[in-house]
Amino acid sequence: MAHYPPDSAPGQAGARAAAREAELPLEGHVREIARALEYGLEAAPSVEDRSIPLFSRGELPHFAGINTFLKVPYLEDVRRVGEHQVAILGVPHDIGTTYRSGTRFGPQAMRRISALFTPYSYEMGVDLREQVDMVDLGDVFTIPANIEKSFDQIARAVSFVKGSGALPIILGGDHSIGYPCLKGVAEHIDGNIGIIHLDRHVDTQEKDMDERMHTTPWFHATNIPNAPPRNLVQLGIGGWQVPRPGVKVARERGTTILTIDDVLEVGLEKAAEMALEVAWSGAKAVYLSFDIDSVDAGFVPGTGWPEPGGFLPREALKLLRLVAREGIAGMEVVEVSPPYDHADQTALLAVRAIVDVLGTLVQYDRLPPRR
Ligand SMILES: [Mn+2]
Repeated sequence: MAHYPPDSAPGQAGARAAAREAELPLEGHVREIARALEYGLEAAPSVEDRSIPLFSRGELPHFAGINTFLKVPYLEDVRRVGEHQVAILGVPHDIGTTYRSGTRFGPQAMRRISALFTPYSYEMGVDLREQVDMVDLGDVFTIPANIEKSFDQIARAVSFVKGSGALPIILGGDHSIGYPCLKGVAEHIDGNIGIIHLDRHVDTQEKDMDERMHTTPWFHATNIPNAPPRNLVQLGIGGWQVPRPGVKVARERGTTILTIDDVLEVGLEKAAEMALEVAWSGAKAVYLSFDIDSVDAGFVPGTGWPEPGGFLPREALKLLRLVAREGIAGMEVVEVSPPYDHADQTALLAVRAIVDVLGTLVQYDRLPPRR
């Protein structure tokens, strides 16, 4: 597999990216066209490009087809997930919300707008169709009237995927899923697991209105014996929506919090370095949790607790790419609430976060081996 650490020379990235494209394989694309022609039949005689089938199968047109994430194959038989490197799974769960709900539609919205993306990134010099064997498992069967039964379903599902050897990429869902998702991953780590968490909110209180809501995942996650709070680092915290009970817990447990101002003051590179140091200290793996509301509310209207003053989209994306360099044991993107979204822009950023992290894992050779 091609391995391209990004170059740091200023002003040269554009030229280098163009050169790298020539080195990328095209076999996956060729296979996709052959399959499309076989299953989707030959086009009408007037269509000059004979790689176009009669029925849309595969990437084109971007507005057509049955959407999985990035139009990767849908794996109906979950038992076979271990034959693949990366598994996308949706967690349509929003009964942990304490203000706006709607994140149960998050996975659908992310899959829908993911059809807009090509598998290729110019700057990264990565083509996910060529370089990653990825499937979409569809969604976990959550129990819409019972948060604890939903947690059991989510933890078991994520554990099954992680135990298979595939890398779980989780489309949330509100942030209460952070606890069961981490639990499912941590079971398969032979040692401690750290958590890198981008958010405006600490989410570390024990309960909220008598239940384990989306304000509570890291209290419960850091009670898991191999997920100690000293390996929890939270980036972008701040504003007027951080519930005080969670701050008390963070202080007592000694978690690491960098506010937006902290991150901007030291710079993204240094902030990422600090986060990696904390999360990986004595740990064997790191879990990545991206709450879309860590980004300024102006860019992500479709979320449960919009908060002004967060990251710019390009800052959040760069931070995610920087912290993913050392590899991840799993990733969740949470709090995308499509009923409040405009023109899919929140879901669009959520998808971009995932493909940027996947591209980074390709660049730094951090994916599970191909089966
Ligand atoms: Mn949040």
